[in-house]
Amino acid sequence: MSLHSAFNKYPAPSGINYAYGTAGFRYFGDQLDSVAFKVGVIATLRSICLGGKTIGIVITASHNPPDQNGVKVVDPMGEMLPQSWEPFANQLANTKDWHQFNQLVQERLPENYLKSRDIVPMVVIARDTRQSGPRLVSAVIDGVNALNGHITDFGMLTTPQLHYITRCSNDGSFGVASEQGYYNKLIKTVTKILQINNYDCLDAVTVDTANGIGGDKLQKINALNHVMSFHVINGDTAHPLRLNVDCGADYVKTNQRLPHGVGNPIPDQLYASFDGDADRLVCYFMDKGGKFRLLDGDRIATLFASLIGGLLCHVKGIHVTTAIIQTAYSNGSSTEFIREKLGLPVYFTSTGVKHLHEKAIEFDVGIYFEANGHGTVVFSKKYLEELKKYEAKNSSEQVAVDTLILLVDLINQAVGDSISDLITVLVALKLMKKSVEKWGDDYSELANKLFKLKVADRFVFKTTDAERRLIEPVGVQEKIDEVVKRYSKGRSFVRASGTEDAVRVYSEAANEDDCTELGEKVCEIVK
Ligand code: 16G
Ligand code: ZN
Repeated sequence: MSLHSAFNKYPAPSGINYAYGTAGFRYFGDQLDSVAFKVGVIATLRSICLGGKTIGIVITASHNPPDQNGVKVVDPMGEMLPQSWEPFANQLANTKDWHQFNQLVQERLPENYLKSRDIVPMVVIARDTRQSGPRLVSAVIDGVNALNGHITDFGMLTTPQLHYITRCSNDGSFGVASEQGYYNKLIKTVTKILQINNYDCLDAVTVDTANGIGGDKLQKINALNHVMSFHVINGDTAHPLRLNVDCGADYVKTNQRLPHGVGNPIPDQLYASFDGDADRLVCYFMDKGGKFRLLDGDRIATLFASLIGGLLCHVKGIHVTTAIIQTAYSNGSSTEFIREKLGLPVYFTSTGVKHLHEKAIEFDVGIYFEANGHGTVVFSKKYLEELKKYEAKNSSEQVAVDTLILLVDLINQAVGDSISDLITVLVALKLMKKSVEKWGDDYSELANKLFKLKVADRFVFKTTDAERRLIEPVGVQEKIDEVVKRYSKGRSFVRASGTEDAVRVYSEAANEDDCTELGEKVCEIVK
């Protein structure tokens, strides 16, 4: 099909102003056909501009309701589409006129390509379990084909698996670019870590997979290995309308309670939840007193830092920089714990994985997590080089060095990955001989609450200092400061959501009542 015919096949509906946000284009599934076609075109153009590198596309709306969907572009190394392409993506998505559309496309084509046409643009795509997925994949394929691109459809995958495949397609040293390649790398690495540390297997764990794609993939891992095993609950992918309903990482984190389907949890035993596309992880347990204890992204970051920091302590003479990257949503107690108990620096960035990732790669070991469970660890080239050339003085040092090297393959550096993050949690607890309760007792969270407000225009709320302070509307921050000051350990911030037409107000304080009161007062100021 020619570009012109494909353009006509997918008319943009009127009345919607599409915007490429933190998670790509995210709308109701039936509003995305024209956008999906255009993202096929955008990814192909991006591949051409990068000399034929493989670009990824994921069709998912993550933790959002089943009738929504999203289209997101993944850059060659598994990162997000650079911000500099977002205005172009928005322009294309909103263009209804063929001539204007065609002109925008032609203008993006590099001159040398126009002369020789010797680049084959490459795109890989996968989707989650949503009903609108297959239709949107077809629309993307039409977009790629219209520009003579080559597209491989990997069917249903987790978001991190598609990031992994994109990365491997461009960087063979990362692994084999297939779903099987993903499992092989993970299983081989875990097996090796356990073996050199003298363990047979990891503890089995119950995982709520939000009735999303993560459940199917965990079952595959179960069938492929002997060193780890996952008991999947909320793993019904045959009924897409159950996706994220009363379960999943977002439900557990937001409501601070067990997901549907756990029944009577065994005290002090670890449970975990993924979100619908398996890029977020939260863990939790019921303590002996029957209290629900959440182990969110902040906790996972501190656990990973303890593991890596502990191993690095065994390897004297290695000099690598380590830091933890958080957002304004990170609990104040976790920040204090990292600075004071772990002795590590903490940096803050705006919400959204790309911001955290960008900061994390400034360090040899950059650990980044959003409190909602989205995160990973990135390692520098120097980290690997130093470890590989290190001459261990005894066998325990050698084990530490080898384990540190293997962690690079265990953790999905391309993006936060529920599966690999969960396995790393299990490995960390095992190697540090740490119980779940002990993990939960690292620090106690300050009471915290999140409010969502409908306002006339959320874009008037402009922030600075990693979204922790408002600069506009003028005068509002001063009023917030005035209120916050009255509460012990009080903290509050206001930011416009990047994914919903709403403003979010976060409050934190020494106890529940203060926290609620503080949050309500700040909401009053903002309304
Ligand atoms: C997106 C982000 C997520 C962030 C959330 C905040 C990515 C891949 N996803 O889902 O990390 O926590 O937005 O949503 O970056 P909000 O702006 O509506 O609060
Ligand atoms: Zn997600």
